[in-house]
Amino acid sequence: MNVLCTSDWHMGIYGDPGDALKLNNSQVLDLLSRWETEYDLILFNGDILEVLKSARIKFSHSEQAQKVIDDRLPVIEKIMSLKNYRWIVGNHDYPLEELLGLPQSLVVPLENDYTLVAQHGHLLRAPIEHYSQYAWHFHLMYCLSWWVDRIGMKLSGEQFCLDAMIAQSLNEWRLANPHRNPSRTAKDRIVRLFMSYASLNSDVNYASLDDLFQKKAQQLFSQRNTLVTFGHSHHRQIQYFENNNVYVNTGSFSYHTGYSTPIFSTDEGRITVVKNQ
Ligand SMILES: [Mn+2]
Repeated sequence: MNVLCTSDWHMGIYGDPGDALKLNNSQVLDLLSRWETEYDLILFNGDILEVLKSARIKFSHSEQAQKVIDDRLPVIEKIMSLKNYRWIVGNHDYPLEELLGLPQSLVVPLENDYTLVAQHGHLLRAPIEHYSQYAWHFHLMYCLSWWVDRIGMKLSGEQFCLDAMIAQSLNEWRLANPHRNPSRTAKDRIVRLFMSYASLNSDVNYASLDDLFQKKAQQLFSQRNTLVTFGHSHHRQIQYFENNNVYVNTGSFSYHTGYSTPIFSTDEGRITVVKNQ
């Protein structure tokens, strides 16, 4: 049995700066049709839709969610018609919990005695209030990044995506500083400033998210044969533990990573990463 795990599409209205996916509806439909024939289970682990970004500082997230749903309706209907899928809500699409009745976490029995344990990951980091009661500075940040994306798309093309660029530099920074030593370069200072900002109101510093998720995954392992998966960090991690326990963070699903997705095989107890473009 092969399980495809994906998260963090941040799919907004196609062509809008709030859309990080950069695929139109027919491209996504083609992808989903192919996945349906190739994989036995498809897990959509949160932040599939993006409803926090808007040109306006003050707006209603449910209204924005409805606009995105209207634009992406063929994709949403296709997902909900797949023969074997599970869909979890994240923090950038949380109105879907009510609008589409999506759960916050799942435990799914798989073949070969494996169990899939999945949640988006934001609630491991901060309580729900952090995500449902938005402070003005978060509104401002999402509005600002919408405008940066708008300008970026005009100057350097439709694929421009500030979030993807930030995720990429964070990943490079993590690789270069595995122990997070204080460093003196300007880039490190900017990254550290961003991390501190992203950690506002939260229980956990953004810089230590990978470690936190790995520890939480280990707590969720039952006796053996457990696949634990989170998203949210936009940083792919694949780790094997004893007793056939596996942790995978799905990472970004974006143009910049070739729309790659981790596939878990219950026959081999291993993950392979497949590029979709
Ligand atoms: Mn998230």
